[in-house]
Amino acid sequence: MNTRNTRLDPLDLFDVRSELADDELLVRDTVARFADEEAIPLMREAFEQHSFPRELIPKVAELGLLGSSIEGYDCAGMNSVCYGLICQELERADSGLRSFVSVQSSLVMFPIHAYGSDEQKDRWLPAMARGEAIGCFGLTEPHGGSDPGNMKTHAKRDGDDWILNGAKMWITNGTIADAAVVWARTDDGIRGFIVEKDMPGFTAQEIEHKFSLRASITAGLFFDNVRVPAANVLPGVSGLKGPLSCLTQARYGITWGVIGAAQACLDEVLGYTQDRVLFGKPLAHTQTIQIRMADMARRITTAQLLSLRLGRIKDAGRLSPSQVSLAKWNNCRAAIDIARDARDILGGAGISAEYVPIRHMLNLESVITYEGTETVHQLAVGRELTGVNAFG
Ligand code: TGC
Ligand code: FAD
Repeated sequence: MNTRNTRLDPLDLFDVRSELADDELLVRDTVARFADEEAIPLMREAFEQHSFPRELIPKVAELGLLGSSIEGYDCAGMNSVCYGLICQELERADSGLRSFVSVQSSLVMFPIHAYGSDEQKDRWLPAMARGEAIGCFGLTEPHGGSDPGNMKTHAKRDGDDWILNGAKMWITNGTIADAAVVWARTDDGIRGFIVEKDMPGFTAQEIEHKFSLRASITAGLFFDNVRVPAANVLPGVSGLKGPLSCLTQARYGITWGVIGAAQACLDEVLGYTQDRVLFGKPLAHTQTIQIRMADMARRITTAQLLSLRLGRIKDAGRLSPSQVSLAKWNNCRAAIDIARDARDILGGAGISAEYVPIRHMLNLESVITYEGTETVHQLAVGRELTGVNAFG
């Protein structure tokens, strides 16, 4: 909503809103209202307290935001643009809330839906859509997350069961998850296992003292001879493409999410610089401050157009992972630069949690790192351009 009496909406200069279908607009506006009225008032304190506000889970579930792209199983069956708009509005509140929804939807419900057995889908998807069961996704290991092909966690057959050993690191939702989708090396290649929270030998330990994503739970997962029944193996996929295909879904959502964080930062400085009078005039009346805010709007506009185009390509079934890499790189870089510059424009006040930029800035340090670091995405685009794999 443009409340500044300017001709264009400063947070949507190219009127991306007008490109949205009626159902997409309804989703955007509904989630925006939820963010403004219910999430934003909680997230600052949650960040300060280093805790995830679990009371929001039933509310996001009731709005149909968990597994929103899945048809059936009590899920909303919305398109990819709707999923993106959900991420954008939730991350306008805090990256931790968007992370919760990304993991549940793209990294847990997506693989169960795409690769799970009928029994697995019936058991987990409706419960997860209702927020009654929580999931986490274990891919990263302590010795190096960028190269998951080098994972050490392994599973060996023992009769009808599998015996799982190893460790995963930096796992969102880890200590509150009822089910962990864990990727492990086997004699048949990398496979996905649904590890349930009460299985003997499985422990999750929260990672404390984070300065980023403080309103999100992050954990280490440890597997000590965990006996996993064959019924808990995802039958539909083997190889690294299993987890990487999940990451494509989540990374797509992140391209939208970070736009919300950047919009929140621009919104804050647009207001602040009108009221802050220095050297006899409001900051907003100076050329350098206007140039800096114009640059934020330029970057937000570019990110919005990229994500909308990406969403349309995805809904048309033509999405390539390297396109997602380019957008994840571009949009995360734009958002973190905007958050840092907004923090600076606020001067000393910028280090206070009373203003949103420092919280978003700190969160975006995680967002630019997880789901593939900036370097990983640059090299993925480089590989697309040259046909040469420069990761090694
Ligand atoms: P590479 O040879 O490229 O690929 C192996 C197989 O996978 C296929 N593939 C993909 N499939 C679907 N989507 C993608 N994005 C895919 N990328 C590759 C590929 O075609 C191949 O298939 P096949 O049939 O030929 O076997 O594998 P590589 O070992 O060279 O790795 C490439 C690289 C570096 C890009 C990959 O390892 C990578 O993406 N690394 C980064 C890891 C990462 O992003 N981890 C994220 C962990 S989860 C997380 O951070 C959650 S945070 C959640 C939150 O809180 O929001
Ligand atoms: P490393 O892989 O050790 O990378 C270190 C540095 O090396 C980076 O700067 C990287 O860009 C650089 N680098 C890597 N390869 C190259 C190369 N070829 N050339 C040049 N530079 C290179 N993981 C999950 O599986 N599930 C989750 O739910 C999850 N949630 C997370 C939540 C948070 C808050 C955070 C911070 C992380 C989470 N992660 C999760 C892990 C995340 O995906 C990893 O941190 C990320 O993939 C990077 O791995 P790493 O931390 O081991 O860094």
